[in-house]
Amino acid sequence: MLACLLIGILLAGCGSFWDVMPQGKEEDALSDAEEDLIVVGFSQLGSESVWRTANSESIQGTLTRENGFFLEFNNARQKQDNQIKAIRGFISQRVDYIVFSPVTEEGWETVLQEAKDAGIPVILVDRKASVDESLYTTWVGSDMRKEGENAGIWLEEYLRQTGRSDEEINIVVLQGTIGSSSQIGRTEGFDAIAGAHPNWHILQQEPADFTTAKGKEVMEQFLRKYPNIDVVVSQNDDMTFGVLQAMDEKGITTGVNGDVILISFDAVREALEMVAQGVINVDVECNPVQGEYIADILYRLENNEMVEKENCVKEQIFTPENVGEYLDTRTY
Ligand code: GYE
Repeated sequence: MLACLLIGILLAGCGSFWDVMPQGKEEDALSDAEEDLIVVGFSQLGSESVWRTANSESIQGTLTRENGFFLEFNNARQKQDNQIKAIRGFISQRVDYIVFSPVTEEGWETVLQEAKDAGIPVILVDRKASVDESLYTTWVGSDMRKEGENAGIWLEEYLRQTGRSDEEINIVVLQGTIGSSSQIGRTEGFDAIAGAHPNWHILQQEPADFTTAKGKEVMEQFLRKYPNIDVVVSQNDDMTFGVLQAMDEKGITTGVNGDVILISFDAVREALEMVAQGVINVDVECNPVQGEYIADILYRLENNEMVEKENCVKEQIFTPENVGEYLDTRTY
């Protein structure tokens, strides 16, 4: 394996594996202990959100030398081209496994075929790639459609409890990166429930890139355009923070005793605190702690054990009623 790695590095014109090796220690680097490491190239799609940071930390904190891995981590800064470049780099370095979180679903056939031709297994994490199943070994992540449905089901129930089931309900939606699995799944899931309610009106769905800055900007546009919003659905917590800033500036309140019902996704600590305060009505969890799932899959593959094609992480929904007991243990 190391011989291949070295050839790969030469072909790649000395890749970044070399950059992390201490000067003059090449011989040491090839010591027996190193030979056993599982070499993983990981292309993270970016660092747009608190969720993403937690996801990167989970993977970096698990695929460690102590656990038997040599991890090469690349941040693609939201650009598919950067991810493709990183994956090609991993292929020429002949890593043992490629792990990556595809920024959007389309456009991966060519590079994944190249990985397959090179005999390198590919593990998708978090988001999916819309390719033939033979082009990747397995996927670990969240059921995003289910998350969207859960948001809709929660709203049905909340309107029932507050005696508003028959009212006309005006909804605006801030979407994540268009074409990403999380945007597609959460949109489809929520729309499926909304479609069953002729009195729910989705006034507009607008992309806000999963970031706070864009979330604020899009919410400001919504507030200028629509005087009577009943519900805001924000497809991640970072955008929700932006929504709250925009609302605050206009003196509009949200949540349990507020003017507008606010639904969020991810359930990072800062947002859960807002759920506890009743400012966010519900936060549909998306679990970023995926490092251990990936390590487990890699160990199994090393042992030639079977792995499922799809591996969903566990998650739930948080409301002011149940959030208290989770706050203390939330690490991100
Ligand atoms: O919800 C959002 C992030 O794909 C599940 O991406 C992920 C989403 C997550 O930036 O915060």
